Amino acid sequence: MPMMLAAAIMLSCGHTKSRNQDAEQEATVQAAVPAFDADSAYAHVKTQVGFGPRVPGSDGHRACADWLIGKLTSYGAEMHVQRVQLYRYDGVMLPAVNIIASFDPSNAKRVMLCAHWDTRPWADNDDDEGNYHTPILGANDGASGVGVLLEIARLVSTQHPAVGVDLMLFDAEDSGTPRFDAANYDDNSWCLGSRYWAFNPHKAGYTARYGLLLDMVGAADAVFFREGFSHDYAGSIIDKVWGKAADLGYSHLFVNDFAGYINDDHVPVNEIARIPCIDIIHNDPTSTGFGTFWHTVGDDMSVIDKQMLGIVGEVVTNVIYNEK
Ligand code: AHN
Ligand code: ZN
Repeated sequence: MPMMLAAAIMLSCGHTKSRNQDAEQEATVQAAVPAFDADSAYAHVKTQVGFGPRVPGSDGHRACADWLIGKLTSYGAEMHVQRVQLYRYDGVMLPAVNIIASFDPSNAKRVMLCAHWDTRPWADNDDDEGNYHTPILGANDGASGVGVLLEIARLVSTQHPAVGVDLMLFDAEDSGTPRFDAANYDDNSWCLGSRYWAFNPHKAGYTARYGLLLDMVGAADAVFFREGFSHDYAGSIIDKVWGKAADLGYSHLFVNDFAGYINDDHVPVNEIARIPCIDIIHNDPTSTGFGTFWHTVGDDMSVIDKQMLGIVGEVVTNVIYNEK
């Protein structure tokens, strides 16, 4: 009897050990990736749009900043809020707020996730000239990228990836020279918040492995091509993200073709902060570019497709949780 008992214990020990080995092996092959909740991302887009246009200096802008800071604080992030006066192409002062949320801040391995949270003061691409001076709601152009990133922030706060994550919500991206004032066009009138951050990082000597910028990621007809600056400065990061998208079955949306150069928040990140950063941006060079609703009063909740938010969120989440 005692011999049998000993054998049974040895057997059970052996069994347990082999199960642990299996688990270890699995972990090296496939990281545990939490499920991205598209309902949650959609709700975050809707909340932002509910504040009205988030033009720097407006009531909607103030209310949305407070909400974003509160939300990210509630997720336990280390917050860095940059409040700064930036100047529009026509001299108007913009009280800008860059909102930076750091998760696992002492981790030396870092990834930046970026989006702009402000909206455009003008619907200067509208069919109706009477709407040119109407501020846009920016459901897609602004809120969509932020909505996806807020859901990722929630995931990161509950299940830690191997890398630290910095959410960078840049302000004053979209106050660039309007079409109706083309004589005063200035390339540097866009991306004022990210440009400020690139010259004045939230921590001295800050760096990251790479950055992903999400811009206009919520429309049903979104497609993502290889953007020029991203290709030149961070081609291997496009390969990584587009490769993961293909693994997940989205190669029809993450198209492996080149699509021209877009002056967006990733440009100062690459050229001034010198961190490789790609732009995941809806831009279909074969048809409607940034979408028919782009910089029109039509950029409202009707444009937003929950499923597209879910796809982009799933791809980015998979990239982050597969970092070692
Ligand atoms: C230009 O069209 C110059 N830049 C596109 C960047 C942008 C505007 N993203 C959103 N709105
Ligand atoms: Zn815009």
